[in-house]
Formats: sequence, C-alpha cells, structure tokens
Amino acid sequence: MQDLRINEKRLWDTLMEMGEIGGTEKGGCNRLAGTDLDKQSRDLFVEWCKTAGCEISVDKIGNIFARRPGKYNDLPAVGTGSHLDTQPTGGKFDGVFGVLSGVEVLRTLHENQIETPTPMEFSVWTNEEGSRFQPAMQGSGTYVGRFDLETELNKTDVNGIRLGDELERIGYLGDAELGSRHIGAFFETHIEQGPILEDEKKMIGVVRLGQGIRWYNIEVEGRPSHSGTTPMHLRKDAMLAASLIVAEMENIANRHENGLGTVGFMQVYPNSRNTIPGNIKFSADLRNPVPEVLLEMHNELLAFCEKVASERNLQISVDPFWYFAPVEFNASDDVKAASEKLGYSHMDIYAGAGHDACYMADLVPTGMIFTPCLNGISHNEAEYSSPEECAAGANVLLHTMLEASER
Ligand code: HGY
Ligand code: MN
Ligand code: MN
Ligand code: MN
Repeated sequence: MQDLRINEKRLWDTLMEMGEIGGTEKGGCNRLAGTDLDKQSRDLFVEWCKTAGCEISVDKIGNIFARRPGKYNDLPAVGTGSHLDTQPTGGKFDGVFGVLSGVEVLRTLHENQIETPTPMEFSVWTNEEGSRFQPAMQGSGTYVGRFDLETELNKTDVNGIRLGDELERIGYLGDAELGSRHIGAFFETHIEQGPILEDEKKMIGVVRLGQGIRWYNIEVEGRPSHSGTTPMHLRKDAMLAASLIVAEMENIANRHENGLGTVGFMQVYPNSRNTIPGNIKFSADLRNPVPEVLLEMHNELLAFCEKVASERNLQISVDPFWYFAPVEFNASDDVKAASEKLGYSHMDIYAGAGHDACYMADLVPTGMIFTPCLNGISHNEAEYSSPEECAAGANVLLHTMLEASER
C-alpha cells in the first residue's frame, strides 16, 4: 500500500464540478447552509459515495455519514469529513476540499478493491460557516453535545427562517441519533486559509491546535431623529456608539499577541440617510490561541461597551452567545508520520479558523491536515489551492487513514 496514491486529476475535476454549484462570476462559491444549493451539493456527495459502495445515514441536524464497510465491521471506523456550506463570497476549497479529499480516498480504495480492517466513514457537517445561522460548526458542535439540538434547529436567519425547517425542506432533517457514529479516529483535510505554509514553502501543515473563538451579538439602542434638525448634543446616535466599539475591536486585538478582532455583520435601523440611526445590531468575533488572553480581550470588550453606554446614555446589550475554547489535536502525530512517509515537506501549525474537527476532538483522537492556499486568502472568491497541493493533502489523508485502520 506504500505506493498507493490518489488520482490528482479526478480530485481536481471533482472539486471544479462541485464548485459549479453556487458558482459566482468571480470564480468563487455562494452556497449558504440550508439553501437549495446546499441540497444540490449534499445530493451530489451522497450520489458519489453510494456509487463507491457506501451506506448513507443522516442525523437529526442534517450531518451526513457515508460508511464504507471494512473486514471487521464491529470495529470503530476511521472517519474524515468537513463541510459543503460556504461563505456568501466563499471559494471552491474551504470545507469542500476536506469533503472531496475524503471522496477521493473512498474512490481510490474502491477502484483498487482494498479491504481495510476497519470501516471508513466520510462525513459532511451542517452549517460549519455560521454565516446564515449561528454559531459556526453548528452541526459538529450539536453532534458532540456542545449545543442543544432543539435550540439549534430553532435558530433563524435574518429573515426569520428556521434552520430545522430548511433542513426538512431540503430533505436532510435525518433521524439518526446525534453522537451515535461508531468511529475511533477522525481526520480533516483543509486549506490553511492563511499565509504561513506558502511563506515557509511547506506542502503540509500538521495542525496541533485550534485557536479559541468568542462570538457576540451587540445591540445599541439610540433614538431615531431628523439629521437636519437635531443638534449634536441632543442626539442618541446608535451609529456613533457602534462605531466607537468597532474601532475599539482593533485596539483590543492589537493589545494582545496573536489577538484578532472582527466586526463582519451589521444591521442599521431605520437605515435611512437622513435619519439618525436608532438601533444597530452587529456581530463581534474575538480570537486567540491562549484562553487566558482571549478572556482578557473578552473583559476589555465588555468594559468598553459599558463605558460607551454610560458616557452616551445609551442602552447597549452584549450577548456573548458562543465561546469555543482552544483545542489540542491529539492525533497530529499520525498526520506527521504520513507526511514523512510520503516525503512531503511539513511543519507544525495552529488553526486560525474553526473546523468541524475542533469539536470531533471532544470524542475521538483527531488530526487535521492543512495545505497551502494562494496568498493566504480565504473567505474570498479568489481562494485557491493548486492541483498538486490538493493531491498532497489527499495523499496524506489516504495514508493517515490507512495507518489508523491497520492499528
Ligand atoms: O469562523 C470560522 O473560523 C470558520 O470559517 N467557520
Ligand atoms: Mn472551513
Ligand atoms: Mn470558513
Ligand atoms: Mn493583555
């Protein structure tokens, strides 16, 4: 098996075919969770896996599991998977590459009629992006028991549409129990989404840690009034208060090593150019690999919002609705061993983005395989990883899974 390799061209063609679903003019993908496009991509994945001899199961939050039997089917499977949902201006690789490198491993085993000791399982996780419905990693987080199923199915998007209804509408509100898959290890392949592997000229990232994430919903309650008749000192301007907080996010991040702070989503009410904004709802995203530092950043944000509220005599509510603590990947050495066996340059790295593997690490030995991405760009239609880089990641996945199955 040492010389077994995936089919680089088939993997690339499959990535490009999947990329057509929700494809955008700029060459990216817009395939939000729970949409018809999400359904199309899921259906295609299911079809490909069935063709290669898998049995399909869908759980109560729409996670899909394609299981390929092994020689001893009472043994726990070796699992791999990622997500098919994208950002609104996403690329062809974020998540999708992890799912399709799994499909390529499946096809390679199938065409070579390789019987692995354990079953192998290929998965697609619901709403990893957290763009249309929050939080991110919603399907995997619910699967491992970090989130309550009913609460998550009742989450709504900005139009009040419920996740559970969307999953039912697209035919992926399954009945398999959460957390019920019999797997013994999980590996996720993913583009790095940052510039490090490219800068260091390494082909594979051996991911040791997933950094901490804190997400907030912040609401500023001001008073709508006329922009032409309201003196500045009499205003309750929600936009000014929100702008101070947005600017402070940068200060909080820069005060801490590896600190990151982002406001990516904002709703302005009434959103009229000659009415002083009365209400602003916006997101906040803080990240750091060190939990204590992330807590400091959290406390600094809360304190600043309180300060703005009292100085401007405004109502500001901060809902810290999601906290993901940094996670260590304890099967990273398997990824390192496979990279060395295959002769790929590699380096240890930590994940700046959240991934489904970050929650699977709660349950089983888990590892992640990163590949370089052009200019470190992701969550952008220009996202790109070359055929050679994708093949390297999929080959490391193939041999990591084979090794784990032999164990
Ligand atoms: O937010 C993240 O890091 C991921 O893209 N869901
Ligand atoms: Mn992703
Ligand atoms: Mn993403
Ligand atoms: Mn500090």
